[in-house]
Amino acid sequence: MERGVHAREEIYSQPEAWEATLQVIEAQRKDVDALTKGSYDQVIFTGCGSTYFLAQAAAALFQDLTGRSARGLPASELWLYPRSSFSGRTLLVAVSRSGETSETLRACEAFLADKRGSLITYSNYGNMPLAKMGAVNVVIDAGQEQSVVQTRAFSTLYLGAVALALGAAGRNDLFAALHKLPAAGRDVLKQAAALAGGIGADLSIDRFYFLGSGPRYGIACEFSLKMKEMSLTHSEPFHSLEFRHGPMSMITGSTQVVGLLSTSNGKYESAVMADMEALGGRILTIGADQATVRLDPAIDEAIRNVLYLPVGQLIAYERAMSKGLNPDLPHNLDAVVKL
Ligand code: F1P
Repeated sequence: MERGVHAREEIYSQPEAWEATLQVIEAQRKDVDALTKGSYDQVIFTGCGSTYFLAQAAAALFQDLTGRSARGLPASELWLYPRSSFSGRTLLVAVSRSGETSETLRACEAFLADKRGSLITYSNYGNMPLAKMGAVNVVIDAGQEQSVVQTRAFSTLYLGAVALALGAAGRNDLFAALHKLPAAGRDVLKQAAALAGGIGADLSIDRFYFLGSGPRYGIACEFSLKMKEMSLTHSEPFHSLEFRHGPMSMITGSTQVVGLLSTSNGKYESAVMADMEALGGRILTIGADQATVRLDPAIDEAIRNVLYLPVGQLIAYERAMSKGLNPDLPHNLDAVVKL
């Protein structure tokens, strides 16, 4: 099989997968809403690797939209450190592409055995154990993947988590607007394809920093993981303004900084990017206002985050291809970690 065939197909097919995902979400909306409306002291989103970063992004968005306390934690922490993780009655949202990652299963088993609250699961394979554990189990077949590295799985599962947050916040207006995302995603893929090839082929770049804040920090973490997994490149994520507090010492002419700009705080986040450019770094911005990759400004900021994803995925993919690596089969990595 030719290198990268699966990852490429999975990245480019995301808009169609999102359409199919929205149907699943609508079909299970009532059950999901009923569960999230229960009385909980906290909401925890969990997963491992990519799905842990998804959990971070989803928790920040959930708290932003609902005003209810939410955290994103790795499943291994819930399992091994329950006292530092849980506080009171909890709604646990467990996310896993495979539905069979050991740490996620063990965290959910312990959560249920200790009667800490209600469990809802999001996964891509309905025949796997996780999809049978929750009071509600949302299975998004359209996110299934051949590649070891998550791309389409991540964005479909993330959309599921966004819909959960919108339902819990009673935002019917934004729920309806989710249907604008596939078309906007196609547009982002076109823009990203044009520039990811150039950045990916430029092997004089020796490090990548991804800056994102609030609900975008988890997305920045996922970008950084894509660079590592697919292209074996040094990369780190930061909250946007944190980058000035030390990490910027690392800026050189061979540094690529990618900024995930918001609309609400774009002024401050763009200023960080301008500072890094002045220090000699190369910069790329993604956002709805004055950015290199332009996201549809008509799409509300709360549901726009999924649109950033194809850009980071494609840069990692192109860099892997330029380095002669196979992004479908990363070094040292398996699709599922089983203990
Ligand atoms: C998550 C995971 C990640 C890893 C890689 C493959 O599994 O194992 O930890 O980074 O992307 O997937 P899952 O529980 O989401 O299937």
